[in-house]
Formats: sequence, structure tokens, C-alpha cells
Amino acid sequence: MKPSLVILTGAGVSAESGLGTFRDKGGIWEKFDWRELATPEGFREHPDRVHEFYNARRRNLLGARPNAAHAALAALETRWTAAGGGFLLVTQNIDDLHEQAGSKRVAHMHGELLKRRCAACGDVRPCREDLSIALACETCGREGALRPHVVWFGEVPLELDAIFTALEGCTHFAAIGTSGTVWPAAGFAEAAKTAGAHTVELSLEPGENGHMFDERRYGPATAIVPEWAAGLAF
Ligand code: BJW
Repeated sequence: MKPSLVILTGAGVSAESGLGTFRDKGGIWEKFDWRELATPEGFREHPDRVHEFYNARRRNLLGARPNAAHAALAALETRWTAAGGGFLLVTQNIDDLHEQAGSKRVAHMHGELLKRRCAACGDVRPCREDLSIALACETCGREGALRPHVVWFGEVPLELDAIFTALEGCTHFAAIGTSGTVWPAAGFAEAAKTAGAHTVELSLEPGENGHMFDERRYGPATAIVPEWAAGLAF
């Protein structure tokens, strides 16, 4: 069987680049109400508050740079694919730090903050500026329908067909910097195990699905990810 690696990243991989995590002490969902800011119902009721929340996070992202963990994953992809291995980096993160570091095969299952979508016509475009309810869609002309291209609770994550195809054929699976709380991502380790893959968790501490992993390494991503990637034999 051809070696095939699937990596799932979460907020912990970008924490040392200055982007907040969600469920750690002092995390985003301790300061903000996810029901109000990360659900379609919240956006319908208070679109201005949702725009304010994502506008602030977009401005913060525009000043952020990838760290040693992002760089190690990009180098691992180059090495692994050059040797003929299958590779997919699935990220729950809406930042672009994997791409900034040079990663190519990236599936953004929870969307991308530097894109916006028209809720009326579905048009998706790059977006580096603040959004507001006063803006009109350049494609359909509808006012007030532009939203961040992100996946909120109750919405279906993106690229699931490609992700599950990769999981079904993988020989190695790593979950990095994710609490294993949010589904369907929390079930990927089990899907990889069912496929016969060796599974590893790399994070600050065990996630909710920590028992699913064959191997566990705990510490800051910038320390443990380069070390793990360098030691991974094809
Ligand atoms: C470090 C570190 C360092 C820190 N170094 N490590 C009841 C039971 C089961 C499921 C459900 C349920 N009720 C509802 C659901 C479904 C729901 C869900 O899972 N809810 C749970 C909370 C219970 N899921 C959904 O609604 C999803 N859609 C769905 O299920 O559709 C149905 C469907 C599925 C499949 C097929 C067909 C239909 C959508 C989920 C959308 C999630 N959206 C968010 C916000 C939008 C994006 C944004 O604003 O950024 O996505 S929520 C938030 O959580 C964000 C993240 O991507 C996501 C995951 O968080 P993550 O990355 O794990 O971060 P943390 O903070 O939780 O963990 C960070 C970790 O890093 C920690 O472990 C730290 O220790 C570690 N760490 N510093 C290394 N320096």
C-alpha cells in the first residue's frame, strides 16, 4: 500500500503566531458567545456583531506570520510527495498560515477568513477588507447578504468528500493542536484507524478524543511538530 499521510490541524498550530484558540483558558469562546457569532441564526439576528467579530480577526490575521510548525508541515509535504506518497493537510483553521508557509494540498474544512461569500447567490471572492451589512454583492447586487466564507455550527463543513477519500486510504494520520471537540473533525482519527493508519496526537494536552491515538506527543507546536516531522520515515 502506498504511504499516505493525512494531517488535521486546529487552532493550536497557529497559537504561537498570535491567533487565539477557542477552548483554552482565555480562549475565544470564553470571551465571546458562539451562539451569537458562529451560527446562521446569530448572523440573521445580529449581522453587524458578527461582521465586527470577523473584521477584527481578519485585521489580526493580516499581521500574522507562520511559525516553525507551519514551516515543518510544508517541508514535510514537499519531502513526502517527492517520494511519491499521498498527502492531504486538512485544517479547521480559517487563517492562511499554512499557505503562507508553502503548503499546497490544503483542505479548509471550516472555510477561509480571507474570502467572503454572498449568502444570496453563493459567489465566493477574496476579501482582505472589513465586511458590513451596507455592502452589495458585486455579482447579484443584493445588499446585506455578504458574509465571511466560514463554516458555522449547524452548517456542513467543506471538502468532506475529498477528506473522507483521503482518510479511507491513509496509512498515517496526525491531529495537531485541536481539542477533538468539534464534529465531524473529531471523528477523523477513528476513520483513519478503521483504514488501518498509525495515528498520532500532537498538542499541548490530550484532546477529548485522545484515547483514539496510537502515539501522543504533548508540548508547544513549534517544538513538537518539527521534531515529529523530521523523524517521520516514509
Ligand atoms: C496548542 C497550543 C500550542 C493550544 N501548541 N497545541 C452534539 C454531539 C456531537 C456533535 C454535535 C452535537 N451538537 C452539534 C453537533 C455538531 C457540531 C459540533 O461538533 N458541536 C460540538 C461543539 C458538540 N458541529 C457542527 O455543527 C459542524 N457541522 C456539522 O456537524 O454539520 C453536519 C454534517 C456533518 C458532516 C456531514 C454532513 C452534515 C460545523 C462545525 C463548525 C465549527 N466552526 C468553528 C467557528 C468557525 C470558524 C472560526 O470562526 O474560526 O470552527 S467553532 C471553532 O471550533 C472553529 C474551529 O475550527 C473549531 C475547532 O476548534 P479547535 O481547532 O480544536 O480549537 P480548540 O480551541 O478547541 O483547541 C485548541 C487545542 O490546541 C487545544 O487542545 C490546546 O491544548 C491546543 N493548543 N496552544 C500546541 N501552542
